Amino acid sequence: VKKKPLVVVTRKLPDSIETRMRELFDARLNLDDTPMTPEQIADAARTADVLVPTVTDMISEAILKDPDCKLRMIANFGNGVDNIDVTAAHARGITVTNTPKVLTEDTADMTMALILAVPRRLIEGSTILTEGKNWEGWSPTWMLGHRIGGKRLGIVGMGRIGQAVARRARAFGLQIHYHNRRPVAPVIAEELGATYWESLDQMLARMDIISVNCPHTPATYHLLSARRLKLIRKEAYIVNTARGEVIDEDTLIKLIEAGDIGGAALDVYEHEPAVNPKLVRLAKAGKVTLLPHMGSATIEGRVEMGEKVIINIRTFLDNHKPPDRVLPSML
Ligand code: 8YV
Repeated sequence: VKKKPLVVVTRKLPDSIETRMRELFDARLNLDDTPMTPEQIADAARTADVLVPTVTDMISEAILKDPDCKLRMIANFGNGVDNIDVTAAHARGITVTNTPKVLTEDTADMTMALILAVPRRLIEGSTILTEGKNWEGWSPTWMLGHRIGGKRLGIVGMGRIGQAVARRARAFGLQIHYHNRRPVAPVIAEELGATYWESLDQMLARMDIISVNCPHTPATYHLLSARRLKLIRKEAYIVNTARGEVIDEDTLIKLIEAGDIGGAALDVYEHEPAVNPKLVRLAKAGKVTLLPHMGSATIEGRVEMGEKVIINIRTFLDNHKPPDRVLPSML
């Protein structure tokens, strides 16, 4: 009998996915979900054929350049691949895949929720009741927020998720603007009623709401730099469901504290899982809304991500091109 390939999975996955992986592979699962240490990941890379990491696992150049690294494939359980040194993997002939598309709509839903949350003071209102603060009853001038309809939304990164956000936001009456390396096809721009800004600077200076929906790559690290954040209008606010590293978080905090940016709704952080205590203070003051990286967190989505991982591994092991292969040139 042919030996089954050793597949090491770094975190606990949905039960149905783990069951299927056990049937198909010599699967080493992480049933109690304790994150693996960098040393444990390096060890796994020396024994496994396939590694299934998540956003919490750094697959660094050092791991991939180790002469004893045996990996043939890294099948990321996630869309973003900024946890993997894709160039180093490619140089070593290791195939990298991700799980695109299945989390687009869920992430766009959460982005839309965050777009609504700050101007309509959603969490602030909820906290008044849940923290036993005094509610004296309805008043015509109490807890007023700002209307969403008619506001200008600037989407940074008009890929699958950006477009799904645009579709939703349009239905809420927002005016859709976007910046991307290239404009989207005219037929899509027309469907979304979206205006292209070649200059990110110019777009940032004119928006009411800015939504970050681009991947984190060397080119997008601190794309919203201190200089660019200072271009943003005083009343505007920023939503980020992409990656914390795309925004210079320290500067964002300073600008919100100073009243130079209206606020932010964040699902991701520059030093995840650490959340800057200043952000927590701003949340208590009603200036920001914070979520713990839940953008794609649905049961349905996680199962579909797992199914994608399995298809990618199986096609690779059958010597076919996996559907979701990621090449350095794509980043
Ligand atoms: C996932 C994400 O939770 O897929 C991504 O890029 O950020 C999240 O939706 C995570 O990646 C799982 O690895």
